[in-house]
Amino acid sequence: MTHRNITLEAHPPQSQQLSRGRLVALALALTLAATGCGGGGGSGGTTPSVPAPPSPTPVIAGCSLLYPSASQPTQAGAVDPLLAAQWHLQPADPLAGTMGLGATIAWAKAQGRGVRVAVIDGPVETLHGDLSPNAVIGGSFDYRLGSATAPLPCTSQEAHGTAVAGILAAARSNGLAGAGVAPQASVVAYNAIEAGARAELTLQRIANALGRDAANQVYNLSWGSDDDGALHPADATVAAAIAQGVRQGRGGLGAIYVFASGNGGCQTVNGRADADPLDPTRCQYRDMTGFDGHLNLPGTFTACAVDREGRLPRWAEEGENLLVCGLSGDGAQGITTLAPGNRTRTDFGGASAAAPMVSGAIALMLEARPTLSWRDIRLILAETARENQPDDPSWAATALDRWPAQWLGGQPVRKRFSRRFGFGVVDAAAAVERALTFQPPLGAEVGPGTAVRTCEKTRSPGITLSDPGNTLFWQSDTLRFDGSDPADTDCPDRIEWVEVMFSATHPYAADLQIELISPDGRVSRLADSRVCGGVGKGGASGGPDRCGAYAGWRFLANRHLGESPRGDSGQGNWTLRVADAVVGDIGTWQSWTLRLSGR
Ligand SMILES: [Ca+2]
Ligand SMILES: [Ca+2]
Ligand SMILES: [Ca+2]
Repeated sequence: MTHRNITLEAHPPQSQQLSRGRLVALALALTLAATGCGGGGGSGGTTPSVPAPPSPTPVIAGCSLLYPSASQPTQAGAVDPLLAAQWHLQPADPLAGTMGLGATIAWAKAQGRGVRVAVIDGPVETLHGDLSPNAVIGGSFDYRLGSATAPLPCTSQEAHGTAVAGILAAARSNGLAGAGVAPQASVVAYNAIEAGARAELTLQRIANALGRDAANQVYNLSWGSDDDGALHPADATVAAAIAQGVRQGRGGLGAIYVFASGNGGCQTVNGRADADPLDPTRCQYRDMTGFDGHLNLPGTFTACAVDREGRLPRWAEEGENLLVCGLSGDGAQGITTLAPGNRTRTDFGGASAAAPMVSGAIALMLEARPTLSWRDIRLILAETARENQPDDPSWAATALDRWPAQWLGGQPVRKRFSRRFGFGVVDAAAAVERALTFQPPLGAEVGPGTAVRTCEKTRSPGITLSDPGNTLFWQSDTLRFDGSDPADTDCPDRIEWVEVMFSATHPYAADLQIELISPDGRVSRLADSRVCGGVGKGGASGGPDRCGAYAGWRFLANRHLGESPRGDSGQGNWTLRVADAVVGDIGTWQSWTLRLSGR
């Protein structure tokens, strides 16, 4: 059993060594100050957005931050002074080569009104002058105090949640700070993640927050398991809460769960990110999003991140469970958002910044079309996302061009997928536009309670996975979904997501590379070989379970959206191939299950 830590996915992700059994949930400002990354640092990266309030009162004994009892004065209709610095809200500019969400265009149609989003994070300053207009009175919960009150930061270092909530739903046109992607969405905050808390307590609080209020429509989850390349299973109670919300949330249309992808793309052997972040020789192991069990739950939307030029940040993780990207900062091109103490900042980053952009875009879509199911929202996001870095070799064709064309006025969508960028960067304006006109295909509507069509098969090949070195020695096994089996009648006509449950005994699971090949030849690279666990492979602290175990491990793949289980040929051969890429330590591929889900 690997340890289960929960980490806020800010950039840089952590400034201290990972250790077993200890929660790593660090405040962003602290790590920025410690590494000198992102400019500014400490209090230098923040500026007051309004004068200091009169007669402040302490919220928690011993806390350094004080809060006013009265709300801040604002000017209705006044320009937000930091809006111009919020490049992520602007439309993409192909000529300049810059990316953007196009939120400023989308606002003409929707601003998130009537949509309630929940931020499960560290403390959130819901009393901030630019958040309080959207904060639901009595809707939040403070786990530190155990009361239904605003979960306020205690120090200026507890900055992560306020930054995330500000990106999502800071108020617009009030003459304060900037604006959120969904500037009229209603916000509640749950500070389930507390630095230093036991992982078990954190997960218990997260599960509690997920089930707290059926009025929540969108959940933003800018945190994840340790980004150390090891397998981290989803917490069972968290997974159950999400599964229930997907089934029963929003009157059966499904609540929306947006996760940050992860910051483990280029980690160093000892987990330290402060040596020289730009030195590639420091990049000793690469975490992938497929190794974080929460991101493999059907029903989660995993948000990747790209920088202003659409490039992959050094810390970004790859994976087949990515859906669409938000934007994030890297040093000088950071994200401008809110900071505790009624301040603002210009240096937020990491995958934590990208997720609330996706959540905000979904809030805009839900105002435009409240009856969209969670599955239709996925489709629309995938279809309308903007391709970044089109020359990147990771882009490959999908089947989405054939499927939506049936009901989108005959306009084919030449949609590609990338294990780095999912279907591309969210285009809020295009997504809102499509939400307004979306027509599901006849006979494949998804309404309240519509069942997912699912079929699955299992094989137990019992193959020994040798590691001869020099070249990869692939071992393959195939499952057939050609319609000849009675079980095939439950298969969807069009796939929305694919799950692979993989079991192997192996003393060092990270040696394995795993790929799924669809009948149409599309390849999902589920796992790369890597170093894992925060120490080198030869490290003394490793045990046989250092990388976690492939015991029915679930991978989720979004690449196959729109494909038919039988494929174009009708033969329906789905092949899983596995190679042990590292000499030393071998194991046995015991079994695998393929589950195809869609409509
Ligand atoms: Ca504002
Ligand atoms: Ca990760
Ligand atoms: Ca090996």
